[in-house]
Amino acid sequence: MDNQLSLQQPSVAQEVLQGMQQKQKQLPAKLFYDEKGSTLFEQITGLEEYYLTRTERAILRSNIEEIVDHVAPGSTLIELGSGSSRKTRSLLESLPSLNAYVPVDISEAYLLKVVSQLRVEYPRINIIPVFADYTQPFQVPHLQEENASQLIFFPGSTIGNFHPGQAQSFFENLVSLTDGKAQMLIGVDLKKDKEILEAAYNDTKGITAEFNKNMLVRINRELEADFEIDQYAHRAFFNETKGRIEMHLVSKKEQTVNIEEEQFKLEAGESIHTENSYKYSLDEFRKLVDPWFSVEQVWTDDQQLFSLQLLQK
Ligand code: AVI
Repeated sequence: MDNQLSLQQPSVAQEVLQGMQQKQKQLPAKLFYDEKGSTLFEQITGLEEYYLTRTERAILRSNIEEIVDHVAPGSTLIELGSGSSRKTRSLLESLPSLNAYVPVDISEAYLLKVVSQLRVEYPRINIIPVFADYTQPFQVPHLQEENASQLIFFPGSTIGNFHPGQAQSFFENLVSLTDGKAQMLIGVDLKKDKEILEAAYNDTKGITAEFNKNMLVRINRELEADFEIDQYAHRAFFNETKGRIEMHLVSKKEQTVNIEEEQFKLEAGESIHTENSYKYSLDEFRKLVDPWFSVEQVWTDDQQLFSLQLLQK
């Protein structure tokens, strides 16, 4: 997979075809999030085994006063992949003298809906939505006072879904996006026992399996493809060497799939790699961001499952 952010992006069909031509077949993880996939992901965040979301929320809740104390007053809050802005509410309620709130999301209709609700709830906050794919270079409206600071909020450990090289291009891009002082509050999932990690991606209700297979349903619908969904099995495991959870779809039999004009053969047991979710130790993450940000403060839970980290440009 491409390690660099590039301005000229291939189409979804090109990405799918290119991925299926690789020796280790792969499909782009961003295809998970159609309407059905987003609903399934929402369900995943509430699962017993998926500790990430509730742990991050609890860390935010129990440390909100200290977190807010570290943020420069009068900051502009920029949230990447804001979605329902659910976690942001505690920040919106606690941050003193916010200059503006800028939610950035790729789904325009959803963003507008959330923003109109937030404007009713927080009439005193200047809310400026930006429709953008934040993994690509994008612009934030210039709205700050001179010397004001920007606080980028990037929760959920979505950074784990980037290859380390992509994550570094992303941090580099954010540094050039922010002109003055900038801080970043980022959720990072931590390395831990393999059993806990693997359970989080192999839930007993089978929601993650459905989430994984839904990508094939989407490709069948949106491209000219004929994946036999039932003939693929969900597989998720922790790759210790690479420090990541890998999700795959494993072919249950020898079969052929047609996508657009092309045909791809799969052996029985051959897999299509659909997602990586990197897990970091605190030290590994500090080194990852080091050329662009310094780690100012880290908050974790009692079991050190998850971390919220405040980075300083
Ligand atoms: C969005 N992202 C942080 C999730 C993760 O844990 O990597 C996506 C996910 N994939 C399977 N379960 C959840």
